[in-house]
Amino acid sequence: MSRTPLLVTSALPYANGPLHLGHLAGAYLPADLYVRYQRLKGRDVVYVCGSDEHGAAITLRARKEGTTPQAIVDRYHEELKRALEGFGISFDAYGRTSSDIHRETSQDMFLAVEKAGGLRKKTSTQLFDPEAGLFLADRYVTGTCPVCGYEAAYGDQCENCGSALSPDDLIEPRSTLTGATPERRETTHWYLPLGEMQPDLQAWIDTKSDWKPNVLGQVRSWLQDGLQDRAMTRDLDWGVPVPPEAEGETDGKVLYVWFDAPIGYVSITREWAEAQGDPDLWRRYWQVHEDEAGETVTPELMHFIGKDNIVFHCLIFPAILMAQNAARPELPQFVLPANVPANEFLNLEGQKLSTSRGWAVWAEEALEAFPLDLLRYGLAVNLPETKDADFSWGEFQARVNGELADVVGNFVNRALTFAARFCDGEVPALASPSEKDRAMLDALPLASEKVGAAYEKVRLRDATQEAVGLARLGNQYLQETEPWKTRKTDEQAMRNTVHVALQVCASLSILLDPVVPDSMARLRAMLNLGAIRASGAPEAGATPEASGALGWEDAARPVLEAGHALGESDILFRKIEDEEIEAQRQLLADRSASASASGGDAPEAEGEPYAPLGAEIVFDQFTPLDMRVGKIIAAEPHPKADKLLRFDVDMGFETRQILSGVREHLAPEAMIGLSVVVVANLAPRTIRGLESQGMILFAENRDGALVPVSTEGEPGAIVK
Ligand code: B3M
Ligand code: ZN
Repeated sequence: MSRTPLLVTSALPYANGPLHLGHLAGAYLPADLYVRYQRLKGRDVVYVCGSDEHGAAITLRARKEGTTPQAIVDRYHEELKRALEGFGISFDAYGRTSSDIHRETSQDMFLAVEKAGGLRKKTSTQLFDPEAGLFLADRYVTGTCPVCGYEAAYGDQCENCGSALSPDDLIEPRSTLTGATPERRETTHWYLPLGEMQPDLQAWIDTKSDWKPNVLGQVRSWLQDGLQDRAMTRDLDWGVPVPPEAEGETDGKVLYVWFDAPIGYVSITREWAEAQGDPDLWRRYWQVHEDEAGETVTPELMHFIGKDNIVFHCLIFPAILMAQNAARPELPQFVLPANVPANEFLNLEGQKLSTSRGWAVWAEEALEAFPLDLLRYGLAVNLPETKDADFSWGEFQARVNGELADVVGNFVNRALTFAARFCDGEVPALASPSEKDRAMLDALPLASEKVGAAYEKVRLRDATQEAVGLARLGNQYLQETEPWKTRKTDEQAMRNTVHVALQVCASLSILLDPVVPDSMARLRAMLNLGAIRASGAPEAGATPEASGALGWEDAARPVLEAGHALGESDILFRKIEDEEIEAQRQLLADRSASASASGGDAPEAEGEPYAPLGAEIVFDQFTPLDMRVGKIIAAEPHPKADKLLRFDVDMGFETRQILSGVREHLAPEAMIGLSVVVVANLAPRTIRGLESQGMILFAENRDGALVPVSTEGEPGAIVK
């Protein structure tokens, strides 16, 4: 078992809004599953995270809500913390980047690199908003992405294609604050010389052939394009101040949020170490050091993130750490990430998650509707590990009911019920086991090996599926050994079956613990089993085995002694009713419709230009249009065309089928029941096998969102 210290991090969420299922599936649940597994293995692991409280994400939010950045981060820090805890994300420490220790740590690292000449000071012209009187960096400026053509790319990054950008790269830049076209003015900043550092970064990345292909692919393409030096400071009044000891004008300048935020991983580990009463303990997880026996220890660092953060974790933060090491060669050296298992995105009911379009499931809301473990399972089997994944309430219900309840719950229930009713609530002794009994027991080491191997490779969907697979085998085993029959014909055979099935239950209670920890704790109580290993970072020198708690290796063997008294049994997983799923769908539809009706909560649209007016027409050019009110009675995706929705529209005098190219913009469910304006005398047209009998009118907002033109008129009413 590896005793190399392991530090696991999840991306620090911006304290500017609530957490949704997409966030959880991206960077939090996967890390938590992995860490819980490592703790069971007895690994010396510390898991840190915290709120990212700097950067334009925060100041723009404050501006939109008419309040201060401090008020925003105070509110959302608490909210995020609560939601993550509610989801059972088992951090050893959850900090925030507005803390003193964080300011000190990041200023200290900045200054060390600056003093050692690891940063270059450059004066350049930068975009300046004349109306707001501010330099525009990062999210303060939007424009068209030069790489993919996405029109709402930020000055630091395109969220569509993930490219790292500078404001200067944007085509047709606009100020996010005022919509003004920026001017150029001179300002001086400290740059990380990524151009010079490229060979070192390249050589380091070349050693990472085991990283996920989606991660390596992105990193290699950046390297191929050639890295640009990147400013590590900003002209802003919100952030970690550039330390006044730095050489030059530091007034009004703060550290770039992507300089300080990843250092948050370090400062939060320091905070954790202080809380342990051993302020230097953080070094054990961050720096190459010698252990008690004088052996060199290189701790392992793992960052769990979403794909939009790859460049920062795989190139920029490693470059910062390299610069740090070069600046202080006499001090212990920081390790670079051993792995960055970034996830792709989670879509919702076939569409991109979007806060502004109301297309999201909030973590806290979901927790009110369903038991935690059902949600964790629903996400774990559907993590966007290799490609974007889709979360749908229907699939959630099917998975929970068909796998958790019918396979795992049912198996456990059968085993425990038999033990209670026919074996005096004890583990019966195994005597002259049959071949089937032995084969079932032999499956324990095989299953724990398979599940463990998947965890080691950070294939968490597979790990979850493999664990459920053991319960599947358990059900088959009960089906084949038929204890309900042998009870009357061969009592010892029945007792053997119950013995073996209970051992499988015990093994499952460990193998599935990372995914559904509450339920597995309940299962262990039903089996009257003791605690499991639940914390990493054991006392120096103590072996995990010494604690006596159950660990991963116990899943591979029968742990229950004959005669062991069992606890009270109970239903492990409840089923999800159709009405509950309907209610969630309705909630989503309502929210998306109301977001559409209010034009969305799209702050970025504030400054977008209005499209110029079309050429003038005369009245006679308008009258040929016969526009009517129609009520949408059915809506669904066109079976053969990705971009189209198919509607049935009640026109009063008849029902029409109409196709619209709005699938990327609107949820079909949200449209049902809406009365809209239809161009009713448009010649019919067949698209991919379906006839469209008219045209529904939509309004296009400045940010490109399409919303229906809804009306209170009755079906068939003339619009004029
Ligand atoms: N706050 C970005 C994000 O939430 C950022 C992550 C920081 S990790 C150091 O996408
Ligand atoms: Zn792009």
